[in-house]
Amino acid sequence: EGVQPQEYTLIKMEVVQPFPLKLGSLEGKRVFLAAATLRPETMYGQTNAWVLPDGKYGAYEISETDVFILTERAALNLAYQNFSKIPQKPSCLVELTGYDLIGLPLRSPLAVNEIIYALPMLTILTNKGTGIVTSVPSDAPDDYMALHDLSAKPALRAKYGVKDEWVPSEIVPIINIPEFGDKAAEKVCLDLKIKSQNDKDKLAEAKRLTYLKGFTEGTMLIGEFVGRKVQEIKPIIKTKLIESGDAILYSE
Ligand code: A2H
Repeated sequence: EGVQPQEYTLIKMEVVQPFPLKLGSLEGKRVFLAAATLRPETMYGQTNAWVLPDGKYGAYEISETDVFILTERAALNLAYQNFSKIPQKPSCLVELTGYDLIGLPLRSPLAVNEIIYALPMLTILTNKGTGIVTSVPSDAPDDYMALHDLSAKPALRAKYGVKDEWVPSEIVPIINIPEFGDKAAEKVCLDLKIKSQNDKDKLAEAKRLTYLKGFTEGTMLIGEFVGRKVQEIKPIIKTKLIESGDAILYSE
């Protein structure tokens, strides 16, 4: 963890009923995978969520009505930030692993795709954010490559019990970057000849390239702010997501 606190937007990805057996005791509550993002303006392009198969998660009571699925570490931080039903103390209703979450159908704010699924990503860090990541393969190189791996490798899908119909077949273009086009992550991953989600060094370079250019030169291709600069509308979209109750701010 860095010296400066990092502020994330936590996106509330709602688990669609009926719940699987493992979440049965949560029936009647609103249950969300809470994904930490630095790019709330990209939420139109969500195609799936990412979880770490061997990661430890829990279903935590955040308020009278809402339950968030995330790591214990994030639940503790949230409790100190006044997001826990029991003040200052995480309240875990069910202990879970990433395996329990793979295949959950989700409804996520702003996403063009009405239902998206939780899928395995092997490079998720459990000491950052919530351990849940929302996937925007148009603009995030990590997401693009993790999706590429799942699509290209039947054995990987089989290993984690991923059904073909859970894997999105289309990337949703959401931002144009003059130098990189409408699917910047795909273009940069191809240009740098990145082979898989484990190609750490090249992915760091891809992230650096797309992140900076996306922010300074990107324009929106979709949604309420189509044609507007990413830089201008990012804080507006963030505020709207929070005011509508679809997201909260989280620092660590
Ligand atoms: B970002 P930073 Cl479109 N492990 O959201 C691995 N990655 C994680 C994570 C974890 N525990 N928690 C969050 N992240 C990802 C969108 C996005 C992101 C786009 C483009 C770039 C990008 C959609 N995925 O991040 O180390 C989340 O992915 C580029 C770095 O705190 C989060 O924002 O800088 C970002 O990493 C936070 O990483």
